[in-house]
Amino acid sequence: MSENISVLGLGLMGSALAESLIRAGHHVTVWNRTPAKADPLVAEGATRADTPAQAVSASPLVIVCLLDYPSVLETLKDVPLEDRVVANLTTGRPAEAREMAAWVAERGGEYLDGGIMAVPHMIAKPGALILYSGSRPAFERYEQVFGAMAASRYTGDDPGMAPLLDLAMLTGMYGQMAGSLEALALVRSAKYPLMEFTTELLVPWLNAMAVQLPQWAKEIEAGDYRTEVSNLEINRAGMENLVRAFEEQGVKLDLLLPMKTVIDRRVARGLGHEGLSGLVEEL
Ligand code: FVH
Repeated sequence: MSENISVLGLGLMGSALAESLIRAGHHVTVWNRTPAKADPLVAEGATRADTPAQAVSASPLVIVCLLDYPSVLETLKDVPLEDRVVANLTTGRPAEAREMAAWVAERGGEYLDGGIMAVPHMIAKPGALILYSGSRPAFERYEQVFGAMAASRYTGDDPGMAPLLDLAMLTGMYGQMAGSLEALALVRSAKYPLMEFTTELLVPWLNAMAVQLPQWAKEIEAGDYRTEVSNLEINRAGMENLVRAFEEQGVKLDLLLPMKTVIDRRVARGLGHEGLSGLVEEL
């Protein structure tokens, strides 16, 4: 079914979202602070709004994708939101999302927050995911529309949940990147071919290691960190070994040393028999 949808914010991501909605056959109204960014979308069939208020009045569903939450507040500050669903896909913090939900509700609107797990060129393609939280009725009303942009997943009525999960996913990604950069620096110091190392060794290894994460989830939820596989004492010795090897190769281990500190702390508490998942109690 074709819906009226307004998109506020036509940066790289907002433009990709608007384009996917136009291509799915919806009536899309677009607004951007710098008007020229709307031109390609208008050429594809979108309607241009001259002001945020004009854009919001054009559609019951308003998708917002701006730089940050202050820019969203600035954009919507004098705009009536009665009977509007505001789906704010701007990246932010859980506390900002909760404040924004209350702010929108005070103005008569329903609120959904969204965490985009994709880069612009992935929008409307397999692999793109958007996490939503906030008003369940609003999500259910527009679930099909959201499906044109990316796979969608509702994560609960706390508006802060989607941004929290978004940040959690990014945290996992940065951790993996930090370890991988250290690995690449070490391998480069020995002049081993980096392409061969990544494709044939590191990537399969990381994939094999990632399958243990659900087991960690089970242990953390149970608060039971006993292990027969690889306890903290073994990992402490492994980390010592890493530190020495990196020193000998002349490479800094700065991105990984905080993990060693936490392992040492837990072992010093007499918990060296536990598994790595127990480190969560130190955080
Ligand atoms: N691009 C990406 O890979 C990531 C993927 C994950 C999600 N993020 C988040 O999406 C939000 C928008 O990101 P973007 O890529 O579209 O960013 P830009 O291309 O830099 O566009 C920024 C838009 O925000 C407008 N804007 C900035 N400040 C204001 C303001 N004070 N009032 C009104 N609009 C404002 C800007 O307008 P203009 O500069 O064109 O006039 C753009 O429309 C973001 O939260 C990412 O973290 C993307």
